[in-house]
Amino acid sequence: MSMRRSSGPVAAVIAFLTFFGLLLPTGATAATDARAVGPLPSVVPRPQEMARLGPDVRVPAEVRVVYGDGVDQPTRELVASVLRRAGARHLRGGSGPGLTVTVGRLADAPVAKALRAAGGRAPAELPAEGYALAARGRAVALAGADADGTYYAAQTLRQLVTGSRTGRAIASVAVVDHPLMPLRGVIEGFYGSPWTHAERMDQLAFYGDVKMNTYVYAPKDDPYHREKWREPYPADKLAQLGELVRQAIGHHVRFTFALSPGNSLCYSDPAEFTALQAKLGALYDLGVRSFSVPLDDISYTRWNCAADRAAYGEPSQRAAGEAQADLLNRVQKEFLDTREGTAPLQTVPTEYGDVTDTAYKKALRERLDPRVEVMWTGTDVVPPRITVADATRAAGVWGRKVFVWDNYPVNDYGQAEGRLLLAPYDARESGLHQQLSGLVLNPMNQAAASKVALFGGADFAWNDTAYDPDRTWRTAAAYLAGDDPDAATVSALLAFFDTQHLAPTFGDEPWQPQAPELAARLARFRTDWDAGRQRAALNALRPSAALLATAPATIRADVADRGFVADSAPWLDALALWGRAYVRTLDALGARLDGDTQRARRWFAEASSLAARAGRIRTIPGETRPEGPVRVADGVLDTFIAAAPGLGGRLPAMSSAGPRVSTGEHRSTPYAARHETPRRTP
Ligand code: LTM
Repeated sequence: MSMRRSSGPVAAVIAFLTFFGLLLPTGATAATDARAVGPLPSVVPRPQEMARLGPDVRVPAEVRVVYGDGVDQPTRELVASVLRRAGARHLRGGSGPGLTVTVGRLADAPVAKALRAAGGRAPAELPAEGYALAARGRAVALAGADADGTYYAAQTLRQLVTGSRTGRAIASVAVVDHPLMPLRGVIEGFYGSPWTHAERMDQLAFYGDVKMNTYVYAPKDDPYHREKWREPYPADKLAQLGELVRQAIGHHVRFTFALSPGNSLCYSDPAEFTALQAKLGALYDLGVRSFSVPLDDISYTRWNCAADRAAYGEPSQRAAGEAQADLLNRVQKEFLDTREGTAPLQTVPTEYGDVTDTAYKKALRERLDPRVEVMWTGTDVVPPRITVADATRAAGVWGRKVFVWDNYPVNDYGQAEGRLLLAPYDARESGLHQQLSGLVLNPMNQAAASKVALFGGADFAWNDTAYDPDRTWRTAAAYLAGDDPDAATVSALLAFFDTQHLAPTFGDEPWQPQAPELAARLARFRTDWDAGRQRAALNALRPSAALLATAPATIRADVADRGFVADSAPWLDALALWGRAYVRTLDALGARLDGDTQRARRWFAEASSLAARAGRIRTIPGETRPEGPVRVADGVLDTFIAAAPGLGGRLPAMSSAGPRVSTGEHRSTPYAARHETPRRTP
């Protein structure tokens, strides 16, 4: 994008932020006089309706805040912190001159009146979790359909604060918004080192920020979740779970506790059901109101006890479906239905990654209580895409709308070895909300680094029909960078994300390519080089090499999300070396063009030794599963650096070979066969 129309520093900043997708260009959602006052901030998730009303609202030192009935403490605290960040120093109640912020339920007449007075539209009704917001002149109003909606209005207000530390305001807009999917969130459902307590606390706050309402606690390697499912949590672990539940409530997130008994459960033993109820009951007593019994990655063609053979017959898929349905129905009826305030039971069946009708699915479809919510991973464990037609078929075979357990950005399988998955959330078809009841993403062992993809999942689940992966990806970078992000920090992050863009499947073909931005630059370089524009080709590549070489230091120094920096440490170490190798390669090519062959040889050798050092850096032991050498723009940058010394004539095509995707245990194991034997963890 050209910045030639810029006429001063403000215009330049706006042009820059627009380039990075951090401000909405005037257009579909930014109507009326947007051009006169600049583009709107990029709100994620993208609201259903958002239009500019006028010039930004200046926030004076003293602001009046009027709360309607039933506004909860987290919402009040959020509104207060947003206003303080926007420049308010004293927040008072009551009426008077100056800026007044009204917060409450849309059904509350004074709140609806304040909304209209601020230029907003007050719809007769809003779906659950919806809200309307307006900011104009001296009035700001936030009106929720319910407590969640009011909180989400405040989360939108947080993103409407414009300007820098020296002068802030609130973008003058009218918003009417609600989620398209009722269930949006994350399932901590991966193998390997579970998230720490601090990581979970941070995640729950993040989910509130991006309007995700669900966290499913299902870490495969928490022994009390799976192998030792009958045993009560020790007191310290239980206390931590209690703190998570409170943190979830404080951020309008539903904490769902999952218990996975399927590896050892005897379905027909009454003592087993008593143990299961006792375990779930302890969590209910902590305040948990949502439960899941996942049945993935277990054998369903053998019984764990003779009593099951007597009750259900010889092991078979049909018999497994019947036994599982009976168990789940009992949890729904005897545990959940007898307790106040519980949500319907959730499960993931043993066959979760296809839409083929089988005796197992038929048994569950016909026998399972229709209230039980069923998760499904798509047409594979890690599907390359999810379409509306897939989801329609899934609803057919399960006899209900399913919600997606999306195995992205999880990296616990062989093909993901040495990778952070930092590509945008993508390849899920617009319109899926019509066929799904929701979407939860299974993240990486690296909690904070997972936020890049989770940002996209949150945006998609809220408003899949207007989802733009690229816009959300860029906004995620700005979010990680922190308040008032520096443009250089955001570009360093985006350059780093590009080097971790490959998203593998369980097969050989990744569903997202590696380093597409860098690959495109190197392809242009090759075209120019081959056409004899060698000096120009080199010069055009230099900024990209400099960016990659300096990105790790910039990220380490400036990114506010320190968890992201910690998670990325080995990849940043490797990128620093790869970046230097890239710079040295260009230096060497330049020296050769200058006729200095000795220096060129020395610099090619230096590049090669830097690349070798980079290639020896490994994932953090015990943190990542599977462990291995970290990969950085593999198949793109390494290929370029290795081929450059031979670049007298032509470089080999860099994208044709592509990165080598490490083979893992899942690679050649067919889906059904994986479930005949207990799953080996990667
Ligand atoms: O996907 C499901 C339902 N189960 C497991 C997950 O726990 C695991 O994280 C992913 C990715 O390896 N694959 C599974 O099969």
